[in-house]
Amino acid sequence: MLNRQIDLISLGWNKWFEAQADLCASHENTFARVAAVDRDQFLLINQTGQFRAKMSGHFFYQHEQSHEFPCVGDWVCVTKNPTDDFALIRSLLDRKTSLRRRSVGDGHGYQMIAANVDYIVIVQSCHYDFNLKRLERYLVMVTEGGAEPWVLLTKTDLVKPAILDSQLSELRASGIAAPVFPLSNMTREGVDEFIRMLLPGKTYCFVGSSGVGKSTLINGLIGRDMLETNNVSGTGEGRHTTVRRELILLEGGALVIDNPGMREFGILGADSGLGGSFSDITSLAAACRYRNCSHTNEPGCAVIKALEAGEIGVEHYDNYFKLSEESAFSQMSYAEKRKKDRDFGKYIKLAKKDLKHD
Ligand SMILES: Nc1nc2c(ncn2[C@@H]2O[C@H](COP(=O)(O)OP(=O)(O)O)[C@@H](O)[C@H]2O)c(=O)[nH]1
Ligand SMILES: [Mg+2]
Ligand SMILES: [Zn+2]
Repeated sequence: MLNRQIDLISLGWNKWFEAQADLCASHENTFARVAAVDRDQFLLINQTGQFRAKMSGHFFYQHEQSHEFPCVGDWVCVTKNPTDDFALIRSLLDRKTSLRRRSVGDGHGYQMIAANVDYIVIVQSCHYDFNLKRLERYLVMVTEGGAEPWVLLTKTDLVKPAILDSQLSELRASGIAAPVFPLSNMTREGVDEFIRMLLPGKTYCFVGSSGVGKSTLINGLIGRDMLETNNVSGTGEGRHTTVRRELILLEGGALVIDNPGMREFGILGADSGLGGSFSDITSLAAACRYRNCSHTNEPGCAVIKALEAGEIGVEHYDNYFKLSEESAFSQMSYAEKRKKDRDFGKYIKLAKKDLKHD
């Protein structure tokens, strides 16, 4: 629990959300941020501290697709009655950014991983995990969701300096524009440089394969072992993984979200098939007029401009789309989403039968 004064701004509230304040016009409602989701229960946080909540019946029945329900990082409008066990979520504020994954067993539907994240820290270990193509897949996903990507290379203590150097120059040569932080959680080399970059009130979500040191790093940031780390040393005992995503407010004021392994993201198999480097496209995309530009027909699209100028090849451009479709983080038509989410809808209808709140 937090034992210091917090306000909504220190939890990431900004003008984007302020502009939606009408949603919460009724005086008995307040805003809160989703710190964790546990099936139909939510852990929320606002200036009054942490508290439990459920979706109001009205909200629940109005929505049926998985991504329409609140996820970690979301801002919601709640009715909080001090005598009730659970506050009631009335509405969900429009997301500023989103990190999404392909639905399990379905090539097109998507599910939310986290919302309103400012920076997505893509973590790879330089010891047997470094992979440029997989990194590029993450970069596509991050850029499409509107957050800023950072790259973290962990376990520098396990490789010779020359190996790390070659990985760093490979990164540079590929044109990846994101900041890169090499560090070791063991020797702590590079850790302070990384911590210094974290800004109060900004949200950082850590993604990457299981075992690369995300939880170890975040535990270091928290200053105590709050997250269970995954001991990969092969003795078979104590093999724990991050089971839920939780938004954690650090002493320094930054907000962090840990994540389980990359299987979660539907980007397994990144090494096969398409290949190629898309960092040129993802970095061009940063210059598009619209944040959620699909690079197909929007005015002010930097990717189309580069395509027309012959700076990127047509085949390369097509491959990029294949990749982004495959990673299922591309925009879909509403009808398509409805169709693909039908299975989830069926599941929700079943779940509704046994639900009895308000
Ligand atoms: N040598 C070395 N081991 C590390 C480093 N960071 C984490 N580890 C170890 O790697 C294993 C997996 O770490 P964990 O934080 O659970 O990875 P996560 O799955 O990404 O959260 C643990 O045994 C850690 O002690 C590092 O920088 N160097
Ligand atoms: Mg972990
Ligand atoms: Zn564009």
